[in-house]
Amino acid sequence: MLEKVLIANRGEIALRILRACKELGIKTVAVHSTADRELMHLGLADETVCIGPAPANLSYLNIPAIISAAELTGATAIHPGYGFLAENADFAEQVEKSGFAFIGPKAETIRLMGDKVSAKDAMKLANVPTVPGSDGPLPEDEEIALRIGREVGYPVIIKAAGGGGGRGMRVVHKEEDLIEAAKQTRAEAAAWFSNPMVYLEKYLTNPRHVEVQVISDGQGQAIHLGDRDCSLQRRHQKVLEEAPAPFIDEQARKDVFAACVKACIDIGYRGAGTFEFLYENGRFYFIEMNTRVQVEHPVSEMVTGIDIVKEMLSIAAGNKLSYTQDDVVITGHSLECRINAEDPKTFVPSPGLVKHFHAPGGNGVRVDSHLYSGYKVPSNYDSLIGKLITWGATREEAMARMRNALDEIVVDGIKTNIPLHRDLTRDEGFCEGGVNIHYLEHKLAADKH
Ligand code: MV4
Repeated sequence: MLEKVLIANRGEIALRILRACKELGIKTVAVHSTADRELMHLGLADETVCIGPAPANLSYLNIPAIISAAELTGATAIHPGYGFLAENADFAEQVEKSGFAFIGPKAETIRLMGDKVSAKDAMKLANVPTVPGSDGPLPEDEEIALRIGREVGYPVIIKAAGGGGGRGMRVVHKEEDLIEAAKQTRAEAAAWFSNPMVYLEKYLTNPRHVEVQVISDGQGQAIHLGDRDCSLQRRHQKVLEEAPAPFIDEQARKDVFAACVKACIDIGYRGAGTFEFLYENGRFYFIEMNTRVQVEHPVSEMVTGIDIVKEMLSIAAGNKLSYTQDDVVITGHSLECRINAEDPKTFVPSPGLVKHFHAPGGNGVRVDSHLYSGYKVPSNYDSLIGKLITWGATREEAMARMRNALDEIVVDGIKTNIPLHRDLTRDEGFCEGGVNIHYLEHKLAADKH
């Protein structure tokens, strides 16, 4: 097993990774900024290193500072968590060149998936179903671009190859608007991602966001841990996730799982990963692959009993997968509410002192949070302060337990989105299940009137 892991992250995920390391008898190094001296996991780590001031570019995104901290403490591996440097191929490369294990895929895999055009190409080759479109970059030649648009059929969406997660995309409803939209998206892409390449896809009007969790050892073995539905989102920020995704066609699901596993083996994928799909009219369409542990990984853990972070650590140590596909049985249902320090109506961040925190409990209730009474939420980072996760034998049981947990939880001193979750878990449409990616924003707009 790994000897000593440096956790290159903060907040709840740093605590999550630390707990997995401790379970496995791995020593831990927690790095932090000057704004994060009071983070809960620092007190539980074997060693701590301050890597810079509050702004993330000077600390959690500071590659030399993190690698220096690993050298100074004799760490043997680095876990990037999510966000920050987790999908930065240059970081992964420098970590490995410096002699540390990067707990994630090879740098070249991160690079392949970071370019959404090459990611889609790789998936098509592996027979993963993709959204119909330009099959590669959208050419600058206007005649050819217009022909592709006509063949695909309107509406279409133009996306930046260097984008992802909703940044740098434009929907085009009619042919007259295509050329101008392509120009604008190219200009944005050049400015934001230093890469003007764009591609075109058929725009799906009412899809759900369904993703598939995989783990692969990079030595020829890969498994899937089922799917998650992440359709409840606002401005490309997920709000509430669940596993499994409700009302999915069983044959389409079987086929997509097999395709994801085969793709992992084909590309020699190493570590935990997520295939993101749009799901519409009983079909899956690949859009992106995430090469990191995701915020919502606990719902997959709850329905499979597999500890995804422990498996990531084991794979990085060079071990083969500890499970075969036959070991993976989806049991029951799990929900996750993301708890944010923000105004529940305006969504404006609400950092500050948590005067009192009371965690909920009971059968099937899990709290992944670094909060404690007296903790001050800094204003420098994203507003996620915890995740409330429930499991139940049925979706209804998981939902009832979530309503209870949301009734019990107390976060005093700052504003949180807990009231929004109390409302959502009683929303008729959501309780029925299978809502699409526009549902939450439509509901929020309707509630305003
Ligand atoms: C799409 C789409 C419809 N059709 N692609 C947004 C985030 C990025 N990962 C991809 N996104 C979308 N791509 C096609 N061809 C609609 C979205 C989209 C979306 C996707 C998942 C979850 C929420 C979303 C909200 C708005 C748009």
